[in-house]
Formats: sequence, C-alpha cells, structure tokens
Amino acid sequence: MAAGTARFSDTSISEVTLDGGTVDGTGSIGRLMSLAGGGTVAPGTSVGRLTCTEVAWNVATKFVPELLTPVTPGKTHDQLKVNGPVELGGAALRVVTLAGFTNVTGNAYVIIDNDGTDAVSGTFAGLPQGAVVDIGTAAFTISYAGGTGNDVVLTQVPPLRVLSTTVVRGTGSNAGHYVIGLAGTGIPRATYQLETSPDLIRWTATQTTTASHAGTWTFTDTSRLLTEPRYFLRVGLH
Ligand SMILES: [Ca+2]
Repeated sequence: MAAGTARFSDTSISEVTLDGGTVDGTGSIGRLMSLAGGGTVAPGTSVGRLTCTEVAWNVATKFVPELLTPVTPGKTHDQLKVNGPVELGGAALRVVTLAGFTNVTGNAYVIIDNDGTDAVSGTFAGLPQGAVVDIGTAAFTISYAGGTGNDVVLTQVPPLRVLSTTVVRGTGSNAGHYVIGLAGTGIPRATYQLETSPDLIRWTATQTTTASHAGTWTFTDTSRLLTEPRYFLRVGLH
C-alpha cells in the first residue's frame, strides 16, 4: 500500500507491505513489512491490539503506540502482537499519551508483545536498550528484553520537573554576575545537563549533575553578567 489507511478488523491477510500509508485496526494480519517509503503502524482504532506474524521495518517506518492508564494491553494502551520475528530496523517510535493518562512511576507498557523466546532484532531510532523516551508529559525507559524476556516495554520513570528557581545578585567572587539556582526532580541517579543561551538559538552546555537516589537535583549558574539583558537556561538529560 502506498498511501491511505488500511484498517484491519477480524480479517486475515497474508502480508501487508508499507510504502507510505498507515496500518491500524484490531485484526490479524500476516507479515508487516516496509519498503523504502515506510509508513505508520498504529494499532487499534484509537486504542487496541493489532496482531501480525512478522515485523520487518526500516527507518522510514513509524510506530505510534497510544497510552492510557491503568495498564491493560489492547484496552487502555496499544499493542502490536507478533507471532514471529521482530525486526525494528531503526523505525521511529512516536509515543502518544491520551487525555486521562496519569504519571505512575513503574507502570510498564508492553507495546510489542513478541511471542516465543526469539529476541527483538534492531531498535527504534536513537533508542538503544535502556534509553529514555521523554515526551514532555511523561518519561519512560525502553527495553527490548522486557515482559516475558523478549518484548518491547516502556516503563514509566519520573519526568523532568523544574520546581524552583532563584535569582540573586552575586557578591564576592560572583560580583557583577547573577547567581541563579534551579532545583527539580527527575529520574533517580540520572545525569542532567544545564544549558544556557543569550537568544534561545545558541545553546552552551555549562554543567552536569547527577540526580539523587530520590531523583532530586540542583544547579547553580553564575555565568550571567548583571549587564546581560536576556539569558535563558534549560535542563535536559545528559
Ligand atoms: Ca492506536
């Protein structure tokens, strides 16, 4: 299929070849493979479970799992069930949290239920084993060896939050500068990075810190001159 949406419900098709279109629905299909044009795989009509016998994707393919709480595969979150090999091929993962999603650290979403014991081949783009998927409203770590040992699982971790900022005029060695304090929470023991910018375009990484076991972190920035009219800071995973 080169364009449009193919929706599968209670149908059995031997193979779906993606070349620019979208596959969704809750049915059962055969091999789900991508050509150069790729395409989008979005189980359910909104939330649901799509079943296939093989996944063979590439970098032009997008997988779009929608998530809600509580965690019930195929009912409150999308799942692709694969009764055969899974080759992700560097496909893009685009996680969507639906209205009503709540942040519960430790909640685990089996987004690809891989049958048997054969390992998943490849990864999603930019997401090696254990990487953090941060979508702003929520953060997850990804495992390709989760669930029964060979499933693709997103486990919720605390999202990054800036809880307080303070700005005072420096004294002593900081005279002529502002002393800016930032404090917040995130993933326990994760390394966070502070970046500063005069214009929201050029960003400079200035320091890193490791969050505590409780996930708290702080930064103190003394770079801003009292004469600088504008100054921006941002914090992200290192
Ligand atoms: Ca869906």
